[in-house]
Amino acid sequence: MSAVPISRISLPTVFSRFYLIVDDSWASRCSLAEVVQQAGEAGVKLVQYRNKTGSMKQAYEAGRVLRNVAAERDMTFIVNDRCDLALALEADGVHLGQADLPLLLARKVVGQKMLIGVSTHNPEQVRLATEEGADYLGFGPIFSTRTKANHEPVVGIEGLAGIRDLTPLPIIAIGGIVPDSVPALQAAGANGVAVASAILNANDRPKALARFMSLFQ
Ligand code: TZP
Ligand code: MG
Repeated sequence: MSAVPISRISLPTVFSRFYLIVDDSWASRCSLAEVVQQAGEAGVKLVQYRNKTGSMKQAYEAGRVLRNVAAERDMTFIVNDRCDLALALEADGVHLGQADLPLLLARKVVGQKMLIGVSTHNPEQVRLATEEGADYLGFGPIFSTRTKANHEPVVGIEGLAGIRDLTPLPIIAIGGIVPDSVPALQAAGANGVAVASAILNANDRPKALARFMSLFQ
C-alpha cells in the first residue's frame, strides 16, 4: 500500500469534490469501514479520518483499516489533526484545525509531499493559511450543525462569498451541508463540500452518497 501521489497541478480538481468526514464518535450505528467502502463505490475520492477520543494505538489500528479501504478505491485519504498518525498511516494528507500544530511546523513534520488542509473560520485565518502554503482550506461552519459541539460562529453563504477572493486555494465548505445547499455553495465559490452527518446518519446511505455525487459531475 502506498500513498496516492497527487500532482499539485491537479489540486483544484482533486478538491472540487465531495469530501467525506468519518468519525466513530459520530457514527455509533455503523461501521466506518463500511461507510468508506460505500463511499468508494459511489465514486467519492476524498475521505478524512477523524479520531479525537482514541489512544494513538487505537486510532492507528482503526485508521489502518480505513486507509486500506480508501487505497483499494483510489481515494485520497486525509487524517484529521495528527501529523504523526498521518505519517504512520501513510496518508495522503493531514487536516489541521486552528488549535492543531501550526502549518509551518506541520510542514516540517510531514514533509513536502503530504497535502495539508487548514480549517478556517474568518478572513484573517484564510489569508494566513494561504500565505503559509496550505494546499486547501476548509471554511465554515456554513450552517449550524449538531455534529460538532461548541462550533465556531456560523459564517453563512455570505461569509463564504466574502472570503472567496482572498485565496486562490481550493475552498471546501463545511458545516450542516445537505445536497440542496450545494448549488448555492458552488455559486458562492466553494470548490468542494465536506460532509459528515448527512451521510453517516442517512437512512439510505448509498442513495445519499449518489445524490451528493450527482452534484459534482
Ligand atoms: N467543523 C465544523 S462542522 C464539522 C466540523 C468538523 C463537521 C461537519 O459535520 P456535518 O455533520 O456535515 O455538519
Ligand atoms: Mg483539528
